[in-house]
Amino acid sequence: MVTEKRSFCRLCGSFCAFIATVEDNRITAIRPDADDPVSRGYMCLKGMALGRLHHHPNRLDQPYMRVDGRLSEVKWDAALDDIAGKLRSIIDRHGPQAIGAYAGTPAVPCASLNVWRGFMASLGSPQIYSTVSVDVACGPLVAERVTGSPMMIAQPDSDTRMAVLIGINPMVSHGHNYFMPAPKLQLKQWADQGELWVVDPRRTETAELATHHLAPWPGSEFALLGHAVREILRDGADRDFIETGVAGIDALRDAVDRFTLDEAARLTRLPAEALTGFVAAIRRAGRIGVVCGTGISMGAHANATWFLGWALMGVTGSLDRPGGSYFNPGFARNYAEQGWTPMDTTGPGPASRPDLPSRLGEYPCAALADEIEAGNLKALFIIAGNPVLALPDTGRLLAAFAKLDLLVVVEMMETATTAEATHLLPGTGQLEMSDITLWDFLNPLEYARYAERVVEPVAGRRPLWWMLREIGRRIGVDSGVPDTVVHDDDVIRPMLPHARAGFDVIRQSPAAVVGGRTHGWVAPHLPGGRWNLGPADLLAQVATADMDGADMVLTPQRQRARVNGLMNDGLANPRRPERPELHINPGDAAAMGIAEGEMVRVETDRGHVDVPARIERRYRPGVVSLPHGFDQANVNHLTDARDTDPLSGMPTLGAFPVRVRKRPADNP
Ligand SMILES: Nc1nc2c(c(=O)[nH]1)N[C@H]1C(S)=C(S)[C@@H](COP(=O)(O)OP(=O)(O)OC[C@H]3O[C@@H](n4cnc5c(=O)[nH]c(N)nc54)[C@H](O)[C@@H]3O)O[C@H]1N2
Ligand SMILES: Nc1nc2c(c(=O)[nH]1)N[C@H]1C(S)=C(S)[C@@H](COP(=O)(O)OP(=O)(O)OC[C@H]3O[C@@H](n4cnc5c(=O)[nH]c(N)nc54)[C@H](O)[C@@H]3O)O[C@H]1N2
Ligand code: SF4
Ligand SMILES: [Mo]
Repeated sequence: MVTEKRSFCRLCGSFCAFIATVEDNRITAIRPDADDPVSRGYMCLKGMALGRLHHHPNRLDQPYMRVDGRLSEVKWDAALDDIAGKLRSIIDRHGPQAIGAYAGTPAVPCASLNVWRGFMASLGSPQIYSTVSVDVACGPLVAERVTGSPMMIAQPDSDTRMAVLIGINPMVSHGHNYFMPAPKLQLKQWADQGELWVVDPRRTETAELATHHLAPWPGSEFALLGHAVREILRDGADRDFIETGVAGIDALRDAVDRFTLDEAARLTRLPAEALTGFVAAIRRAGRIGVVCGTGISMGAHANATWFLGWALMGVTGSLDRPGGSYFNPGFARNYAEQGWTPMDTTGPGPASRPDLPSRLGEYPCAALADEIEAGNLKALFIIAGNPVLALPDTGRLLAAFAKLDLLVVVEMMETATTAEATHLLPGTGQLEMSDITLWDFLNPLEYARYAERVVEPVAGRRPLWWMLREIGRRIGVDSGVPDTVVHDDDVIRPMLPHARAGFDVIRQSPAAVVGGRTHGWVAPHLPGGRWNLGPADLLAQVATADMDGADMVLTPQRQRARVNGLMNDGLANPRRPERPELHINPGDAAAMGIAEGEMVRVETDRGHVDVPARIERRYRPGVVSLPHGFDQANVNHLTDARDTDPLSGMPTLGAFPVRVRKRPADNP
């Protein structure tokens, strides 16, 4: 029988709507939903490949367990009994705090995967890790300091007069933190009706649509923004907004005073005219929208730069105002009505890393290897994640994983991480899960959309809630999943206590339920009714941020047809698969005598990676890039889990110094 099912893609936060054709529980076609008011008939290559991903030969169908060093297929009961037995003995000897969980990116957009948090809460273990601490740890930190809530995200308004995109490439990524379905439509609108500035060491696909592109030295953007804040405070600031709506302005003024034109030019390595041109554009526009991406959040000065973006919107009176920036209160979260109690979610960090905090109730991923090495962590659940490729200092992490008594990986596919598992549990994939958009507040519209599962799970694949309930029952811990749960809907329904429409209304609606765009709702909820632009710890970082004078740095980038460690085999663009390559500027390559395709060695003090060179005019001189997520050439062999930010706990994964040379002869 042939049927059509509406659904939405959860490979990134844009949640593009599509219609799947299903024949006998097989997906035969996927086409974008032209009527959807949010994604407007747009889907990228990766979303279009969801059907092929679903039927991929590497999909896991049965549980596996390590027996005599080898992963062998077993029955569910055997795997669960063995896991439970080991958990019990770990709890008896070391307590529940020796059990941890790491959740990967898909555990965020897939609502029913969120049950792992309830399980960990019942267990009473603080060993909670997620990709937030290797992705955008600075974002919630800065939001919390400025607004009292870690969940506030400033987006350039859809009709902002000047959009400033720093280290973000929505034409490829569709956004970061703030997502952008159908990115070209929005980018062109900004460029056509105002100005679109892109700040990136790479002349990106987004930069090609921009009215202006700046390529400062990677990691120095705090100085570009600091200089602009300084100059706008002298001439061009929105005095009324500052007087009535902002706190801490004197402290901000003092902290940015160091960013004179000369100093900013020295730090950014930009000509003075580029800096004065940027300030002049801000004065012309009056109101602006600034957004940063992973190009900033992975870098050593992430907090300072992210914060100065907010500060620049603050001094221009652009925060939460039309023509400036927009804050989506969320259809599901409904922050405009719910508000928040001002919070500081920084807490004590893990024992083995006294230099690190916990944030948002989680330990930083940078501490994972330390916690295992110190014997504090004996068992780890990995939920829809690939830490072997995603976390810093792979060599050390692999050695630490080998010391665990139990490494339970809940996955869809075989990955570099499943190869390390003691137990491998086959999860349902997104087309086998019903879902709802809990994260619309990261999108440019306030809306809700439900998707019923497109196909029934086959073979031994099971939902995560079922696995956790089975394990909880066996070890006598309340998994947080009641026996009454028989369908994904039963776990999703209670996740919407504040939504602007009830679960059943959203579920029964054939299309997205759209709630519009609200401005001016944030200020009434701010502590004292004011945006705090003078948080002491962030300003201390602004006042002391400096550059180390490196002459070659490595920066991160996403690629069109892969998502992190997924789709490395060219699934989404078989004709031009993206391979691991070191992207290098032609001048740098020539100076080192490196030819296109030649093997080069990239080195840091942590390790090295050998990879073919790809000559790329898009990069500015001195900047190379090796995208993350490749098993064969894993950039995280170069990164250091000890090189962390003390406030956010984030390791430096971007704009770090590297040495590049031709690969030494195999037998020197
Ligand atoms: N050096 C460096 N390191 C980085 C980055 C970088 O730019 N540079 N980027 C960082 C960022 S931003 C991120 S988000 C992380 C990514 O870190 P991770 O999220 O750990 O990595 P992914 O490769 O996205 O792994 C997700 C896994 O979930 C599986 N999966 C997908 N859907 C489902 C599902 O429905 N159920 C189950 N059970 N499994 C599913 C996929 O098969 C995939 O293997 O990496 C970070 N690490
Ligand atoms: N196709 C695709 N889409 C994805 C993903 C994917 O893997 N593939 N991953 C998803 C995830 S998990 C995330 S977190 C988002 C990330 O979304 P984005 O942050 O938009 O990620 P990128 O597309 O890599 O864009 C980052 C840009 O920052 C630039 N950059 C790097 N270092 C610096 C620097 O030091 N300074 C400045 N100014 N710029 C710098 C890079 O050149 C790049 O153009 O994308 C999501 N969407
Ligand atoms: S932009 Fe691509 S990956 Fe992101 S939701 Fe849309 S189709 Fe999926
Ligand atoms: Mo990410």
